[in-house]
Amino acid sequence: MSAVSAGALPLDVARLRGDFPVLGQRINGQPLAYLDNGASSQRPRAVIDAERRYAEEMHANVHRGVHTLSQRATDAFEAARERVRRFLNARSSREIVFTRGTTEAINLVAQSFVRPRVGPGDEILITWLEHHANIVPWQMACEATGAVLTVAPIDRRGELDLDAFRSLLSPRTRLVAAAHVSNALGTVLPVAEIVTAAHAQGVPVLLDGAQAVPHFKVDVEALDCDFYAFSGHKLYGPDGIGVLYGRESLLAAMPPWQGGGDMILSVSFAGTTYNRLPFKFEAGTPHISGAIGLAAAIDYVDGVGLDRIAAWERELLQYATERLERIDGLKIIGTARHKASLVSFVVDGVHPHDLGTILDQAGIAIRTGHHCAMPVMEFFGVPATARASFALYNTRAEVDRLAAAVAAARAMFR
Ligand code: C6P
Repeated sequence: MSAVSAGALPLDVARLRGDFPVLGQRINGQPLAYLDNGASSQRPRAVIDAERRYAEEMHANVHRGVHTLSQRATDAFEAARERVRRFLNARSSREIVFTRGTTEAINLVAQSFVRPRVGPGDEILITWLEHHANIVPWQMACEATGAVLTVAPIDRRGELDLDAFRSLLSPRTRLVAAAHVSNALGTVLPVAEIVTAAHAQGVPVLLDGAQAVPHFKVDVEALDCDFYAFSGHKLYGPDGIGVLYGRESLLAAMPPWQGGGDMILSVSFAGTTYNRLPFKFEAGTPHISGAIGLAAAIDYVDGVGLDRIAAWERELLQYATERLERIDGLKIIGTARHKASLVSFVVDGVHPHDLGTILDQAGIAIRTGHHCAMPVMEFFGVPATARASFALYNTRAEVDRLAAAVAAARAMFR
């Protein structure tokens, strides 16, 4: 056996790119440089094949049929749940609820955990860095109950003010909800400190891991968080599938939030009894092929190695930051000391949307806009930014193309 552990070996990015059929395309006559992974990352063939195999060999409804296909589908679906459990290091697969994505996972907690427990004057504490998916469900819950949304501030680097966060935790705080990684700036939040401070006051914590799980190892037991949400489509998996991890004791005490098939044990007009965990929270036919594809994506990511992915993306982020900083008139928005794999920026005289369109002409896909994080834009006094977000298959050459195209756009608008 080699003395060098697999974790220490660099990624063979050129080879890995071959796993992603979509990357071989030309867009507007140029090789595609896909730098919009924060919105959705691309799927490797292993994921596409897993979904296809499901359709060709086992498509049927789950938990319902005694026939062979239904049993195959059920086994594969439940195996996917177990795969997610191992990925997150949750204690039990009862703690893994399949949802449509991060948004639905957070809404589930807002409806089923928060709404029954809060009243006028109670508080939900979030941070200024949140995606709308981790703001609006709490605003809706507050509107319905008279609770108050409090927001921990950030500084000019885009880092959470941890002291202010701690001081905002009050005897009325009923839940803390925070991003693990900001989608608009890339800031990695100090989630261990957040959880410790909240738990010291008996307050449960939800972490929005949409932008975290594709980039580094997440262990919910080590984090000691109470809820953790993520989406398949940012993790090289299918869209329309996501996960809510919930601490079993909390999930067990929560009422279901949607009613229908599969979430019940018995139904009569005299009353209904609900199914055990996690099925109580999965009303109706789930996204079976999505769950199976998600498990394949997790297998893929774990096969490559999240430590190696993190190391490569760190290098790419540093390189991109250096290259972009050199461009006259370009300002990076979000300069936290601990950032994950993305860089947000504005360029003097060039609206981000124009920049996005010009880059698309050069075959480069980035995201422009407010990134569903309008409070972050407001804080930095910009209506929008351009955002390049990296995945394991991106290269330094793609960063060079990005920098060259941005510099050319700047020159064009001068
Ligand atoms: N951010 C982005 O381009 P859904 O849509 O449910 O899969 O994920 C919502 C969501 C929640 N939290 C964070 C931190 C996110 O980044 C996202 C999705 C995409 O940044 C689309 S707006």
